[in-house]
Amino acid sequence: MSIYEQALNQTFKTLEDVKTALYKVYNHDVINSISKRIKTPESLINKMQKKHYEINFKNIIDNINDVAGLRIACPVKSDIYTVIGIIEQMPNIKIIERKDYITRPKKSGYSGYHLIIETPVTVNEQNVPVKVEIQIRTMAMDFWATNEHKVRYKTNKKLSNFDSKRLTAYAKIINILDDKIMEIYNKQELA
Ligand code: 0O2
Repeated sequence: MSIYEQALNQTFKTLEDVKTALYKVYNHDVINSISKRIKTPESLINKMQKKHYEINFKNIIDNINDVAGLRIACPVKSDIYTVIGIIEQMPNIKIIERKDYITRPKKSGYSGYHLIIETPVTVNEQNVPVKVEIQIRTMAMDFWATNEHKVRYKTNKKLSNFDSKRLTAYAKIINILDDKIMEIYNKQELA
């Protein structure tokens, strides 16, 4: 786990520097916030069981891509692509997988761009590539996802079909709002 923590902390620091640099260039925030987390043992075991893997370290390293996770929230949809463009150029970051839930939102309505990256961590004077998941979404998408996750998973009560459908509908509304806000930004040449 300390290897994942090292990978997470160094990538977090790099992205914080990107946030500061972007502010200097654009004179407004392109990244609103960055958060980081290591998956809890409980959540890790749940995921392993869901995917029918025997629980051991090798299977975790080989098959679970989001033990270390970072989340970036941007004010505007187009900011997401500015951030991806920068991550693509970073010398210590190798993108190994992408999931574009912005072009194609999930059935739940979830929208965001996921990158699985590898970054080198020094262990016993050797560089070991470690996987980190970076989720990039708008502040509005982040608001939806945080609350949807809370109402769906943070209680023992199953979400009703009615409320599940409502949440999907609200995600669609948020998607429309994101596009409208971007339109205004474009008009003002801020995006
Ligand atoms: P947590 O607690 O956020 O870590 P893979 O990870 O590629 O093996 P998976 O899990 O299907 O397979 O990957 P995917 O689809 O990229 O989703 C991973 C993460 O995206 C989830 O992690 C959530 O953080 C987020 N996510 C995906 N779909 C939804 C959704 O419908 N609602 C919300 N709120 N978040 C979503 P975890 O491990 O599920 O949870």
